[in-house]
Amino acid sequence: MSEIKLLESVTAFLQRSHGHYINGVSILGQEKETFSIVNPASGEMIATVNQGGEAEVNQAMQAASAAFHGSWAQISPIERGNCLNRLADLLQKNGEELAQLESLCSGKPIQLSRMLEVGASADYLRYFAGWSSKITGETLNVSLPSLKGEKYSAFTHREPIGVVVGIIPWNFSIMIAIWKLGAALTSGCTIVLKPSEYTPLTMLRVAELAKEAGIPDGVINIVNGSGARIGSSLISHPQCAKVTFTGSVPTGMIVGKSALEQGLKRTTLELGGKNAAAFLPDMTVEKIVDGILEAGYVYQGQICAAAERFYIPSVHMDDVLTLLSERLSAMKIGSPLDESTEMGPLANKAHYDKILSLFEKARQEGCEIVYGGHALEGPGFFVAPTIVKANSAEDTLMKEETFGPIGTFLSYDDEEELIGMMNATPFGLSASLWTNNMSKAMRMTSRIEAGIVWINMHTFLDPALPFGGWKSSGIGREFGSAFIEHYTELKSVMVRY
Ligand code: TXE
Repeated sequence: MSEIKLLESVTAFLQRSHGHYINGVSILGQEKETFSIVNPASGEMIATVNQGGEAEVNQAMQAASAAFHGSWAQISPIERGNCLNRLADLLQKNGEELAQLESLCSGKPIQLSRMLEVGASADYLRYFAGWSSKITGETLNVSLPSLKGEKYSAFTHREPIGVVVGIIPWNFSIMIAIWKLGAALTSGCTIVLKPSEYTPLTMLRVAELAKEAGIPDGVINIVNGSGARIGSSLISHPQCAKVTFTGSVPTGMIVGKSALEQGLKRTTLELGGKNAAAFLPDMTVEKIVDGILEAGYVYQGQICAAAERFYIPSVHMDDVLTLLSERLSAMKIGSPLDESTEMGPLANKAHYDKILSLFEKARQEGCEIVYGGHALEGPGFFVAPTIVKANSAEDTLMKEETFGPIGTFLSYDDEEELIGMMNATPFGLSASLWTNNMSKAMRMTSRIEAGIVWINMHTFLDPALPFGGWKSSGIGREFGSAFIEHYTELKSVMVRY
């Protein structure tokens, strides 16, 4: 095992005292209580962060509100885009520092941190930057008759919604925060972010880079602390106009309910699911296994759009599970700071405990654990990548999101029944179909209930494509042009002349 050398800037950053970022300044806040950041690869504490309280929530919301009505409102749309482009440049310039910090806090293999948390985040920022000058309304024909020869004209404006509260999970602590921040800022909104209590460090550094990029103070603010306390105080704050949340379904429901109850605040909820990947019989066993690895095991399965239910033609099932077991056993599991690592630890102890209890549940329900199904020896929160052969669609692992490196497999014979099985879930974030028969794939795609359907690929998100869930997997869309309606209010203007 050979780990990369940590940059001096990373070590120095970890040794700093951490709290919040409000109105252009890093502050510790008034609370004495701290919480620990644990490296999931070692189980050791690497930093502490001050809990936020009402004072920090108030300061952040006031700063965001003042910037919304002041400095940010006075900046032209083109300059808003320029700010985001300069932030993208700085993310890339400081990319190695951010990637190392991210891998230390979340257990993400360093190559993935470089590619997604840094590279993709910069790409998303540049995509959003381009929209700043293209958010427009429409000119409308008025339908009323003219009674005395008067004339009418009408048009619509899209106006920024106000202060956005962004609540961020631990799986992509920079990239998902950038999705929210990019959408908010390009639309003319300002933002207060609440990172996950497991991964609160990297956005504190990104906020400093945002200042260097010329983004005015108060436009981006960060308050750290517990979800139940800080998250709900931000949502109920009178200056909060909209909440954008990514995370688990149960928390998303609490957030959505509270945003509605606190004055019909607008919400975007990007939640989890139980995504399906279905392979048609024309695929070879090798191609099926390549597809399963892409769909279900990247970043330990801790991706909301990853597949967890796999439908395999019964004629291929045994061969697929044999080859998949071989490929998983050859997978290099180890330190996230080793460039050759393919699989790191689970991101935190609570999640590790949850995955171990799901292994137990599968055993209790009589599912066959074909490969894995146990913790790995040594420090840190490592588990074996796991293959579970389900007995039926009623097994817990066919129904509940694990968010871990667990593929659950069910065989099928009837392609007509396949779509019904894929749709038999309260969720609908993503799905994939794998076949060489494109005509069949296109016909089946229109019957799948999911926000994104991939054919012969899985988990690839693109800033140009709207992303969000059907059914219990969410409300609203990120990216594409679809984000605009969620970050602006529509105003109709009617003129008589
Ligand atoms: O997520 P939560 P957690 C799944 C995964 C994991 C489980 C729990 O299975 O094991 O969820 O993880 C904030 N009001 N996913 O607890 O609760 C919280 O502080 C306002 C799937 O980390 O969804 C954090 O910033 N905010 C998922 C954010 O919500 C609240 C990604 C997400 O926390 C809050 C992550 C409240 N009452 C975990 N309670 C996906 N599908 O993308 C918590 N928060």
